[in-house]
Amino acid sequence: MLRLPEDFIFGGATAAYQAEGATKKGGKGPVAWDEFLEKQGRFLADPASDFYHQYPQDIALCKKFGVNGLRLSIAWSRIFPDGTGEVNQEGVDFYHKVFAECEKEGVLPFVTLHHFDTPKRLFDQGDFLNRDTMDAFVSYAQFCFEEFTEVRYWSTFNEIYPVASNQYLLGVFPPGIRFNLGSTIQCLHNMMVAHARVINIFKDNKYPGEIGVVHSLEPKYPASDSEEDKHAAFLDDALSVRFLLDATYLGHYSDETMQALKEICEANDASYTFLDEDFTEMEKASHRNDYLGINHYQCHFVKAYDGESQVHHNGTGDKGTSVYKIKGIGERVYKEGVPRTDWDWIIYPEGMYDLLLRIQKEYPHYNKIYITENGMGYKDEFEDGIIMDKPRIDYLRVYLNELSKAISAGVNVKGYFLWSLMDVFSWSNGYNKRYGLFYVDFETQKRYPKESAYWYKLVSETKTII
Ligand code: BGP
Repeated sequence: MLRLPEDFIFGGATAAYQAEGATKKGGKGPVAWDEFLEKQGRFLADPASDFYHQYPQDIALCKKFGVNGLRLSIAWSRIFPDGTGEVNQEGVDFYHKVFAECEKEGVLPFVTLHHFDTPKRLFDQGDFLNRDTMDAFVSYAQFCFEEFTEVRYWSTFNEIYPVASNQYLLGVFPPGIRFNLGSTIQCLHNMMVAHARVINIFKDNKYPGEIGVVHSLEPKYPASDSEEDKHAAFLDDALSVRFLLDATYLGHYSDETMQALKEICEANDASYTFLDEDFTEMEKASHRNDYLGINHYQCHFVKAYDGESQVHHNGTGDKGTSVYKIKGIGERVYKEGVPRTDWDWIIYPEGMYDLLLRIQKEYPHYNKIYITENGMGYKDEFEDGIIMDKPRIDYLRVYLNELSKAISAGVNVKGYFLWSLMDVFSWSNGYNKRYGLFYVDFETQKRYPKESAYWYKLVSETKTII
């Protein structure tokens, strides 16, 4: 059986909008999701897991089950309801109380400043396509560094690629725009610049603690050995993985990334603007990231595709319904013999190993890594208070094994945060896609430990992947 280091963090991950509920309480300002979900009419982010009121019980559960790190995010619009300007003291107090509870239970908080929830006013003005939002984000971040001095681990953004692609390429996040590659690239770049500006402020002001960014990194493999498929995988990977790593650790885009952008933009008649001053900030920040957070659930097999863009998002758990074909990039396909979840997420743990070794090789000054999300969405069955989630345990085991192998191969990974601590609301899937160690009855808000919670506790206590 493989092991993990003695000082390893066995964490659980959450996000404000997916866990807190109370979207209109405590002086919180609106976010674009509120209206988007209401119009869609499938599900809402209330009550979610009511973390706003239940946090003492959730943090106590962390302690009880060997979860010694809690990843959570601050809802920007609880602090600045309008995005800028007046501070909502009730929101500030709420997070102080959460951090105090973490301290009391010996659980280390890892705090993300932005997890898909830009305040509505700024969102409606173009979100990160508008440079005013970048300025507002920098001010909000600085406010948090000054205010929440009890926090030692900060992340600027959660998942810049899914923000850009879900908002402007796939249309599953507000504002629901599809196939706009220009906006996708612009959003990626602007958020990376905002990240760099925040890193530089954090370091210039010598705020205590550590800071990094959380990227969703899903590497692409060619579906076959053909040159065409290899090229399609290269393009898809360049846009969704290499772009972010280049921006984070080089402070500019490598020739490979620029070549891919050129091809993708030509095929889609798309354009973007990168300013010289952006690269000054990015280069300055590129050696100042204390860590990289990686969210990794799956990878993709890609084959060449030369038709018009077509996508179908499987947000219902009807296996086999996903369609992902993007003009000028490629088509993501399933591979014989490679399992996938009901939501068509490919289970390929070797992908995590490959990714970690690639970062070590290509960006050697990455410093250290935390796996900030990994887990399995599953239709958990609740029977007499018992939830036997064996497929989830199997999933976690194979991924943790690959992680352990990567550590043995010299990659500096210091912790792992399982998504999710308890069942939470899922952005484009609602409430039947459960990830938690703790089952949540969303009506009563009662928590029930799943089989996986007992398994994780044992792994955390013994540092052995059983
Ligand atoms: C990541 C997000 C999380 C969470 C998770 C699972 O992309 O950071 O917020 O939602 O994925 O995704 P989903 O809920 O779509 O299954």
